[in-house]
Amino acid sequence: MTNERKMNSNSKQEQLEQFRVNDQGKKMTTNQGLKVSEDEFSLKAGERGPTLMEDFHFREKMTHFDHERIPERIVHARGFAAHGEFQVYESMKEFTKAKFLQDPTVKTPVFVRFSTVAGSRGSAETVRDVRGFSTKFYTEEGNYDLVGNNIPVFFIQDAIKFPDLIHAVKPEPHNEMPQAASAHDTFWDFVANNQESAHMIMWHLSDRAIPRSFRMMEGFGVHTFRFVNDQGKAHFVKLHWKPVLGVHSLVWDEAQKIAGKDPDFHRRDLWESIEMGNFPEYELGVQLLAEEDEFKFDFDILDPTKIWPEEDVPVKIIGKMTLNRNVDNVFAETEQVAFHPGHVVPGIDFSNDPLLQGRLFSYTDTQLIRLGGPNFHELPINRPVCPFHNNQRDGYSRQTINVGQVSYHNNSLAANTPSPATEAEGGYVHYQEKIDGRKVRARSESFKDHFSQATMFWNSMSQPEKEHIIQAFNFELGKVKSKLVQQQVVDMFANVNLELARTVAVAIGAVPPNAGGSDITKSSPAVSQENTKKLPNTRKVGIIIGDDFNGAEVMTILAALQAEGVQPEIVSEKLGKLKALDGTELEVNHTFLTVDPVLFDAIYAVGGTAESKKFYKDAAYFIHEAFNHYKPIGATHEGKQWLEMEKMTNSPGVVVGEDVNEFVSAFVEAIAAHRHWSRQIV
Ligand code: HDD
Repeated sequence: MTNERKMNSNSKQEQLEQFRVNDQGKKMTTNQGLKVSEDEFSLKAGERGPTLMEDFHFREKMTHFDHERIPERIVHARGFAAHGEFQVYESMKEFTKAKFLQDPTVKTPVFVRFSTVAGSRGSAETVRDVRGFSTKFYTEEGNYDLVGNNIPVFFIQDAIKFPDLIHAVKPEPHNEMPQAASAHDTFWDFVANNQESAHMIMWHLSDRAIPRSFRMMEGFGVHTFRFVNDQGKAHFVKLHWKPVLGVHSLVWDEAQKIAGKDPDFHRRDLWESIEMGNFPEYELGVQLLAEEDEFKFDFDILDPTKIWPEEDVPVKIIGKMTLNRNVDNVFAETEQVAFHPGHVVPGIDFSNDPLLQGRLFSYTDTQLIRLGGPNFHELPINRPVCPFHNNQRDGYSRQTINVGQVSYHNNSLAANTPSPATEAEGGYVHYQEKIDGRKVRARSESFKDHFSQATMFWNSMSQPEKEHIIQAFNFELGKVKSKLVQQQVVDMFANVNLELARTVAVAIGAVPPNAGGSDITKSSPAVSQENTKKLPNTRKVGIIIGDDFNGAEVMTILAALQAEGVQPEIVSEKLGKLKALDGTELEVNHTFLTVDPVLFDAIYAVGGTAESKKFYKDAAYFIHEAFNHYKPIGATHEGKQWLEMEKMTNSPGVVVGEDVNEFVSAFVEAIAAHRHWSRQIV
């Protein structure tokens, strides 16, 4: 097949092209290529008689349909993916010999799948959850998978506890409720009885767990890995994806409403952005640590419940990934892609993080059941773009026709080939870390501080972020039925912050803890979303407008917003064209019925002179919802009166304009700010 080729940025697409089939305009055939003459009626013994066994077309069609489903992923079942490319800014030769990190002129093809963890394949996308962020780099040395999340730490420290964690968070087994939610007894029972989860829970209850967009999330490799250079020298490394658009989130009320209004909100956002040419971009960052500095911290760098604060170990930005092509077929690509943290290339190696070590087993194992056998590497999306040769043979659905007599090593009949490569030839050599220990089932003492970084996270939050965390606790624990579990959780989080635990306890009717508290005062400003990049680009603004608007002015404003990268979408009473007083026409994109304010980043109220009571009522709903979700609201013309009637005109993030230029620049600034937390909610 295709794998004897030299890599370039199009290598993966060229390879996939051979598997793409376009059925449009073709005659229908069976899978054997036989032309089909009739596809609506099964073969019967008489028009009103029974269907005949002989009907091979019916049998083939029905059998294939009956077998269309494969098991969904045990976790991360709900996901969406896109193709793209990665380019390093400068050679990383000093730290790693990984070829795709050497040459700034080389573009490496990538495939990225984003996901939620707990929900089923059809669940809503804006639920409170960790998001998966998996990247497959198709390098000339083989596939490298960075299988990360949008949160830099994890719930547990040892992979042997992963089945317990997932059993606890998934819908409860006796009634299969709730779907795609952690707000239930078994999850919080797990948390209270596995206190290593404390730091992760703080992130999970923060705005990070309800991202605005896959395009506005960070990604983290979580574990400590190793970079190894061509001299054999190693550095510990943590990997980060930093979104060019900054890190932004929804608010919880909005997230829940979107789950009903548009359960596909995140995939639609990704899909549409790529279709429009607004390619999502992420910079790759590394935190590097010399091996001799391994023990210089007050936490263990192998512990996946800890971050390396960016203020202590700066993130060095080394390259950029651009997602520039949607998939052709979700099943063939997004569903069949198989990621594995053990897919590495020379120059990238593991650490002894016990969570990572267990993952190195689990991923191949799960593909065997999910993708039905050991040949999943042959599926088009999983094939490396470089050649692959070994003596592995046969198995269900083997595609490759391996020619020749020999399929073993060592041999003389094939000159002892395929032969292992030396390190100089690119053979993967595991880093020769010296290990000296007894076999024990135990956890290192150095993993036992579960609260200091949880407190550091809390200390790092802005006031609105803290309030969101408290509300999230109140929601999640408010849904828990067991008083025992509720009490254990508030008692546990007293170790993070006593005030936090007491506030939550009061809200959920538990006994406010007196003991606990933390003397940690350290904070890490880098983890607060308040300090992220704020840009207006690709923000969706709902334009509430009716007939008889001021054509020239409104068109100027819309064009000026677009010039700033903002995406206006016209919302009115009915579809079709609106007519301005000067005869200008404007195509309506959505009606009040087909869209909802939660689906926009901002609202611009224009109105029109001929609006009915019903129109005003609908517009008022849009304005109120946007206001209560702290979103920017702009108003000109008749829209200004609506805001005055609602007494919103002097609120933060509400921009009312007379002068077109002044209005646009103030509104764009308000949009870039994302949310206006100091607003008093009505
Ligand atoms: Fe995992 C899928 C990320 C811990 C076992 N995991 C999966 C995916 C992501 C992660 C992004 C979806 C891949 C895709 O899009 O197809 N997992 C993580 C991170 C972890 C983590 C960042 C901790 C740092 N995972 C983890 C542990 C285990 C697993 C400890 C088991 C020992 N994960 C799996 C799995 C999945 C998976 C069962 C389900 C589907 C798959 O692998 O391909 O093997």
